[in-house]
Amino acid sequence: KEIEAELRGAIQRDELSIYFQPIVDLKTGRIRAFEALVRWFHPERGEIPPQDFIPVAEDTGLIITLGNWITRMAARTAVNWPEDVTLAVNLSPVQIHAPGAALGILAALRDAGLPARRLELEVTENLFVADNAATAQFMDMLAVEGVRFALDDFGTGYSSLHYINKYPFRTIKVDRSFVSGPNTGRKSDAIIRAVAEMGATLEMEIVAEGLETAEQVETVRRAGCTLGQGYHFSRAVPAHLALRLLQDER
Ligand code: G
Ligand code: G
Ligand code: MN
Ligand code: NA
Repeated sequence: KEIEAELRGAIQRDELSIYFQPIVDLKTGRIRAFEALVRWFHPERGEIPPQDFIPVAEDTGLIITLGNWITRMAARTAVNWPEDVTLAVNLSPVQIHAPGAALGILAALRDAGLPARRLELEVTENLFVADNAATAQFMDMLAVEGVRFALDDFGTGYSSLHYINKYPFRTIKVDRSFVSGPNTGRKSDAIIRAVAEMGATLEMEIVAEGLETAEQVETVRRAGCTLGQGYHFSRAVPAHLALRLLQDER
């Protein structure tokens, strides 16, 4: 409850900022997108992780305002990037349900002057509980405008393939548990290869998440993933450093 009260004022008090983590083309090594990740720097409590306040924002409905704010602020940064660099923004399932949510996102884009085709919304399959008409309507409305969708944390939820079959996803983000940690090896490699092969057939982008070593990068590249993300390339950085990463490679 404390977090809720403080979160309400956090935007006004300028305590929230958006960080950006690069998503890299595994063939060319160039940055193809940045994922926007919200950060809360509390003056007394220090940094409060999104896992602690996003659920609160979802429970209270604050996520609608917060989500539109995040999209708007991130889009204002993204207009300074080269035309072909995509902005990826995480979407809460609560946002999908809210009436007018699609319009809120389009308004944020318009306000920032970012073309809809440069936005990709990431939806976590774990939380993709809203498998109904409203979800289809939400996605179609934005897809018509050119917004793309990524299925986030792929492989950790259920009905993943159902969602890919039913909804207009352009990108699959393979969860980092397949890339590093205790459950990786021959089996996880084979799963990544199979997902990458499916992605190629469906003309989808396959992002390998959580790449922390050069060896992991090489493994997923050989498995056929088109894009990679993780600490090996960069952590999420503030807007001015994201811009510098782009300038450094041009
Ligand atoms: O930011 P971090 O790298 O710690 O992310 C932790 C979790 O919080 C992830 O699941 C991420 O998707 C989520 N998250 C981070 N930023 C946002 C955001 O802007 N909106 C939503 N809905 N979730 C976010
Ligand atoms: O759920 P989502 O994929 O949106 O969450 C992104 C989260 O993953 C953020 O908390 C981000 O900081 C984290 N992350 C990004 N790259 C890496 C990585 O290479 N290793 C680990 N352990 N976490 C990462
Ligand atoms: Mn994500
Ligand atoms: Na993820």
